[in-house]
Amino acid sequence: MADVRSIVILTGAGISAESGIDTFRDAGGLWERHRVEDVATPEGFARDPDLVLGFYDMRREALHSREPNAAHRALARLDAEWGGDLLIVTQNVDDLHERGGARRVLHMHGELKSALCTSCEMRSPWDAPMSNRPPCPVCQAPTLRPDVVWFGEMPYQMDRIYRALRGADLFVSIGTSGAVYPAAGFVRDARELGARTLELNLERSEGSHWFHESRQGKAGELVPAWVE
Ligand code: BV8
Repeated sequence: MADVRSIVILTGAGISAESGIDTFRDAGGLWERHRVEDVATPEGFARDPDLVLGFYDMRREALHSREPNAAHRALARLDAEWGGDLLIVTQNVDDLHERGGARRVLHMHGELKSALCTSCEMRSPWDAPMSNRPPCPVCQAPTLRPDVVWFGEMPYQMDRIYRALRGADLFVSIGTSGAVYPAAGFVRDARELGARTLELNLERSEGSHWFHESRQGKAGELVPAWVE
């Protein structure tokens, strides 16, 4: 990466698959067992808050027995050792990038370990169930929801992401199906802005044809090899 000064990395559920966290669209994935409309939209939450709070309680609880894998650790080494600009934009709501040691991480779809209060709209670090309607740490109202971005909601920090894409020499996409926007469009933005683009994914994705190079394989093998 001699001539590279600024890297943007986009990660998706595939980077956490080898840590035992379900992806969404693979066989047996989350969307096979739950209708997106029921558990990942504001309408679904309004219709049946207990179902949605229980869905995210189950995923938050599962995090306690999952560990970062070699891919997370390789990105953390890159973050620590490489002196250029780096931003890891993750679509994931797990905390495995941080627990693997990465620092320059941006959760564009929010985080399981954060709570959003629908009364005071404040966000708080959170690592407990919500199905029992606990009081908001700020306003004490029993109106917490998962601090995740549902379909139809605006992803977080889009300005910061596009600023990073404008300056990137290299855009690397790891473990994402390229099915969800605006994340799925970043490769085109980066390419049009002059970045080289690389995809590391178990199989070809919906956006593979937009990448200069696309490598298929497990993130736990491809990412350390690429970082080294
Ligand atoms: C927005 C919540 C605008 C948290 C998620 C029509 C109607 C309505 C909306 C739309 C529409 N058309 C487009 C849209 C926009 C919509 C969208 O893109 N829909 C799609 C389905 C067409 N997007 C939105 O609504 C977004 N917001 O557009 O707002 C706006 C404008 C103004 C004002 C207000 C709003 C919000 C999108 C965020 C939705 N929330 N999750 C949670 O529960 O986690 S999305 C969900 O899917 C995940 O968060 C994840 O981020 C996302 C993408 O999934 P992936 O990470 O790619 O995972 P997936 O399972 O799909 O793929 C895994 C990949 O890994 C596979 O390719 C597999 O091969 C690979 N893999 C597996 N194992 C490994 C591996 N790779 C390597 N190694 C392995 N071991």
